[in-house]
Parts: sequence; structure tokens; C-alpha cells
Amino acid sequence: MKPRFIHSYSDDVVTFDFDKNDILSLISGKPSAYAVLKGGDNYPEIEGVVAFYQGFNEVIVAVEVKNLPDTQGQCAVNKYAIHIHNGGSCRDNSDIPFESAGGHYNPNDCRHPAHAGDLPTLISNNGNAFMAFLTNRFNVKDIIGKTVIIHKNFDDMMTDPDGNSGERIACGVIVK
Ligand SMILES: [Cu+2]
Ligand SMILES: [Zn+2]
Repeated sequence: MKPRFIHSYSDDVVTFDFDKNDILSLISGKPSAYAVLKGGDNYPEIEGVVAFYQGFNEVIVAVEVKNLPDTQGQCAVNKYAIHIHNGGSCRDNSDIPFESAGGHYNPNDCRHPAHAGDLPTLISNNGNAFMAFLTNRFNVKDIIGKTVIIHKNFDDMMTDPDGNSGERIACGVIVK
């Protein structure tokens, strides 16, 4: 897959110049790896899956989550930080949910939000979220055995090392 980041606009139609057939065939197949997300003790109803599809140079990541703890109202934020964490387990230690997932996956020793594991913010709709995006920050083979964590708050995309994302509310180990 060799996507190009150019889009064109004409006659009220916006077309993206990705190779749609490559993308569709990639995400129609079996993911190269995935993580099944489960809520922690405080959010046992959360469930989700993160699928990773290895392309030529990039990875397509597709995320689907249900039963996020959204608040109601027209000005509710309902955005959640989601990261790949470096640890290989979702175990709890002491009082910190999923503490054994460790910090953000950061093989290049960068500062947040330049960690390879820093993903786009998840936007929820009455507790349901879906997003898909392209990234070249990692290859799938590099993240197998690591973890995906969703946090209670959104990522401020500034504060090192964790974006001030708050409590860990769901976790899953990335497997082939
Ligand atoms: Cu995180
Ligand atoms: Zn980070």
C-alpha cells in the first residue's frame, strides 16, 4: 500500500487519492495483530477491539469500543486518550489499574506526544467509539506483546510523559 496524502475537490465532491482498493483489501482481511480491550474494576462494562493491518510502509489501525463512561449534555467532552503502552500485561498492581502495562511505547526516546504509542484521541458517541487511521510510527511486528490502554480523560497532546490522561479504564494485550 502506497497512500498519497493529496485530495481533490470538484463539483461538490471531495475525493481522496489513496489507493482505495489497496486499503479496502487490507482491512477486509485478517488483521496482522489485534487487542481485545476489557474495562478495569471501575469500568467493567467497557469492551472493544483494536485491529492492526500492516501495509507496505504504514499500518492501518481500526478501533471500536463500547460502553465508554460518557457524560450527557451538549457540551460534554467524551474524548478519551488511547495509547500503546510498553508493558506486556494488563495486571493491576497496588492501587493503579493496569499498572503493569507500563508507560507509553517509546522506542526512540521521544517526549510525549511524539511517542510511537501515542494515538489519536478517541471520540465517543453515547459510549460508542470507532476510528481508523494510518500511521508509520511503528510496524505491527514491533508492538506484538505490548498493550493498548484507554484513559478516562482526553490526551492534552502536550504534557510529558502521559498527556495528563488520567485513570486507566480499559486495557488489552496485542496478539497475533
Ligand atoms: Cu496511555
Ligand atoms: Zn505518549
